[in-house]
Amino acid sequence: MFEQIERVPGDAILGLIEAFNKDPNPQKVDLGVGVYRDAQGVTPIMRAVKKAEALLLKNETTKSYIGSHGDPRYAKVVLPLVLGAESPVLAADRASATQSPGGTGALRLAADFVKTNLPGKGIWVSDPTWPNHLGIFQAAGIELHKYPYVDADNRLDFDGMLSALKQIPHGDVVVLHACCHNPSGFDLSREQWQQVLETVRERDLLPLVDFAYQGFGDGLDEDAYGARLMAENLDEVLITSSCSKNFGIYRERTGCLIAIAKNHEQMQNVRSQLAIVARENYSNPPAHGGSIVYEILESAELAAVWRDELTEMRNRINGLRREFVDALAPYGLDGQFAHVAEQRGMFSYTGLKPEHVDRLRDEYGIYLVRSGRANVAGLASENLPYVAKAIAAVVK
Ligand code: PLP
Ligand code: TYF
Repeated sequence: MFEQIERVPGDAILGLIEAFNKDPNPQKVDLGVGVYRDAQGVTPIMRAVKKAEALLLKNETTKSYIGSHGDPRYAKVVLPLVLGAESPVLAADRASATQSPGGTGALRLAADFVKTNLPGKGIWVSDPTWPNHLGIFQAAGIELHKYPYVDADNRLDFDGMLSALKQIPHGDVVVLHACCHNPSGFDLSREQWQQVLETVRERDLLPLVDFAYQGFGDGLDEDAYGARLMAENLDEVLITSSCSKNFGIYRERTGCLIAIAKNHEQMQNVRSQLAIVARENYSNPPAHGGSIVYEILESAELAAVWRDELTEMRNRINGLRREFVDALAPYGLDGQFAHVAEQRGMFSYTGLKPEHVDRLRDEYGIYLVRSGRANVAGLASENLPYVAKAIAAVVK
């Protein structure tokens, strides 16, 4: 039977890891896959995480199942992290968190929930978006549509976005990146979020806010502005939260789907459906990452260590954005790349074209996604002059 099965290409972003590792160039620079790197190019285990794991090793008493919604202690700490400790939504007890294998698992829960419980609803994603959005929603059998997000001049196309949102059929689902838009790095201003909220309300849309980079843009609360605006002003909102990046626990697969309903009763109904979706996909989520997050956030001391480390990561990335533009100044390219300092999060749509990306890889061992997306965290003071020189050579 298997003789008829065709081979398909692998994930283009993850494929860059292998290509980079194979490259013998001693000066090679990895600006591909979206994992944080420190100044030494390492994706470290955070100190707070190591301490939490030591506590877990000592105190953990069972490896039994944690249930389809995951560990209630994780839900208890992640809800205020995402929605804010003083959230009126939490006070009204109309938000539920279902722990999932990463933010990706939460997206799939949301997709299956929509497919089964809101039949016939289409889903709208930004163009461009994280490629897995397309795969996940299509795999769930939902009709997928795109709204404009970045224009031909590589700038946020907010007018295009808003006028597209105003045309979406009533009741459809709209995916919004909470912050640190992947792949572009272009985020909405507070005024723009307000306009999106009004449109979502007018069209009676269901926002699915994908929140994979909380703390990587401007701060834990600052980055939550859009998600909280939706949560506090609408009856129904879905939020997919990931702890992969902000706790650096990528491989522990830690995230959740937050479902907000009009009232506690309806939230419990939705929650009961989400338990089925989780059960039919993987039964129970993995526990370890959620336990780490709980140990950290529940301890004032560990939480303070974690916040400092996250601040350090965010400041490093935002500092590199400015250093990158400065490094291009001697080539007269600081104007052309000025937007890189304004973008937020791990990623930047640099504006480099696929042919530039190919030359950077082949001639300089510098790896980016072909769309021109760079992982800014892969830059370092040591490689910036080399990267700037290479970019100047390929764009001229
Ligand atoms: N959503 C976006 C936009 C992402 O970039 C990621 C990152 O990988 C995720 C969701 C999910 O991440 P994970 O499943 O690793 O938590
Ligand atoms: O966009 C990125 O680079 C990250 C990591 O299939 C990632 O979100 C990339 C591809 C993938 C899973 C995670």
